[in-house]
Amino acid sequence: MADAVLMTPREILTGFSSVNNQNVLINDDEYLRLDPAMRLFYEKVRENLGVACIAGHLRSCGYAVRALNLHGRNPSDEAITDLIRRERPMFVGISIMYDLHIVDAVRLLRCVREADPSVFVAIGGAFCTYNAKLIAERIPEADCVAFGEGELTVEGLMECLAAGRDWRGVPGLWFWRDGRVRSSGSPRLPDLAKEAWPARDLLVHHRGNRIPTPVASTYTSRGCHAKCTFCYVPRAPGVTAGNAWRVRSPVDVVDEIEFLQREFGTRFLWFNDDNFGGAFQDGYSHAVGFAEEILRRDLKISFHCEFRVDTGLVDREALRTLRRAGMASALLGMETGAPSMAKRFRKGTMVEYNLDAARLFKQEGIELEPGWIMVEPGTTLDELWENLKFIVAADIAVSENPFSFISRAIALRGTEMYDRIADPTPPELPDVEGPARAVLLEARREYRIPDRRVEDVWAAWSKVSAEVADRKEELPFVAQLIVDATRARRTRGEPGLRPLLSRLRGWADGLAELLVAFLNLGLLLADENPPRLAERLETELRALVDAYDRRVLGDPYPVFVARIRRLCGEQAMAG
Ligand code: B12
Ligand code: SF4
Repeated sequence: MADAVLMTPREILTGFSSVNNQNVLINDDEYLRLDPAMRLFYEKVRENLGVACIAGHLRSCGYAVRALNLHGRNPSDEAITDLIRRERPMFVGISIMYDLHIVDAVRLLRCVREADPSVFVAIGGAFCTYNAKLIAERIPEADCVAFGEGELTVEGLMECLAAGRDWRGVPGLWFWRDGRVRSSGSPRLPDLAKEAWPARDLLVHHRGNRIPTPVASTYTSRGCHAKCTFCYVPRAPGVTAGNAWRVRSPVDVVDEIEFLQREFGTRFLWFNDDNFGGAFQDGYSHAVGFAEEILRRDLKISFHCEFRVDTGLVDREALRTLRRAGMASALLGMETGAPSMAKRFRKGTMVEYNLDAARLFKQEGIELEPGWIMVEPGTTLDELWENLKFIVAADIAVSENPFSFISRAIALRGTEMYDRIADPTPPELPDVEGPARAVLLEARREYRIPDRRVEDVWAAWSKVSAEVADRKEELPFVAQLIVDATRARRTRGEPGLRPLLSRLRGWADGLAELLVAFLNLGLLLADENPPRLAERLETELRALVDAYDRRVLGDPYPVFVARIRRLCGEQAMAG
């Protein structure tokens, strides 16, 4: 039996554009049947660190907790109701990190209620931070919705529930009382210097199911001093000017890494800090201090983190120390190559810093993942040209997924960008119904860019580039088919299909070059503004991609893949 059950819902596409998600269509058993080479493809699934932090905190207070992450699992409604009936918890928490979790969160909530109408249910997570009131209004089946950092809120709730006291005074909640929703005010923030380590339920589950656990997530800091208009963090509840960026001690973080290596064989860490580099001297000392602690203990680890280009970390010495400590890649909040866009974002940095950062990363051999917003509510054609020029000048198109540069700012409720959209366009959400739909309709604002040519070029870019991105996702499967067929042929003494593999590799390697041509063509046409621009853009961009496929693969991509399927046999495909 557990005192608390915490759940991370499955991700379900809502109809909003979604490029950066973790949708995993197979379950753990199917995963285990995959060829090991293909498993890499699924290892992008990360723990839900928020839930892990709450589970760790509650356990340190003496409570028994079950934390369940439904990525890669597809339990039926009955399995969820059975779980609740078996565990008989006094508290159930459902986490919503972003929009993709909400549809399944509503299903889970209904299953929990079905199992036990009186169990206390709270919803929380990053998505709730500025949607808590809305969610409380639209999903009254939950007892409350928590906003902001949740450790002390949930601890307070557990204390009240255990003692049979009224919980409505616990800070950090929205709930119904006397016929309307009310709030108990901003949450209290945990002291990160004393906080328990995140619990590792997902890794324990994977280890138990013989799924390898080389990857884990943790954090070294929370918050950020900056005020970007598209971001949540500047208005985080409970945060004041004096505590905008809070840290864990480097020694504590490195102790945790040693533990993870001992228990789970961790080789790679995601640092989920908002801004790993903090600000100025404090940020420098914290990050470099952390790296030096890793080096002092001689740990072999690789990690990824995210920071601003104006942190002291964009400095040759700092980067060298971080790289030696294991920083394999970092997401830098560049956002744009157009100074006027950076100004509108209130980014507080300069495009020149972005250039310097790109150069330094290249020289130091660290993989750069640029945080990038190509289009936002005020973008002009000139600014798109500036973005393109920057991508070329900084030579940043060569990345894991070059077409991810084609991104549009999401105006999330709670951000300055959302507030500034005076005349939102109604979103289309054909596949979502009920309370999830009601929340999604208000959780972000869709907008139309004043210059129609920018809107047209965006529409064509995003449509055609989504097809390219889908093909890139499919690549490992096609490659695996070729490998399997080649091995089978070899046993029969027939020639292998390795040349096809080289063509596929060439296709992936050339995507950065294709991206630049793709952006150029779109902008030239938009500048020219011929009749029926939208249609022309789509047709010509498709023709460009088609010509690329023919040059590199010898055929249009769908024809190439169909040929491989034929050559390798449908049976291999099904396997
Ligand atoms: C890692 C990450 C991802 C990973 C997620 C993988 C994973 N499983 O971790 C990936 C890369 C997939 C991702 C994708 C996206 N992300 Co993201 N991501 C993050 C990031 C950097 C870290 C999350 C984290 O672990 N935080 C640390 C933990 C400790 O904090 P936490 O999760 O908020 O949890 C605390 C509270 O929320 C609360 N809590 C959490 N769960 C629960 C449950 C209960 C019951 C209660 C009571 C409380 C509670 O208590 C926790 C402890 O204090 C955050 C920024 C940040 N630093 O938080 C953005 C963030 C969550 N992402 C965000 C966004 C917008 C996205 C994308 C839409 C970006 C994009 N344009 O593609 C996509 C979403 C997919 C899509 N729709 O296409 C926003 C979410 C805002 C929102 N309103 O939805 C954030 C907050 C960034 C930001 N500053 O705007 N993201
Ligand atoms: S620097 Fe990053 S975390 Fe900080 S406010 Fe800007 S977008 Fe948010």
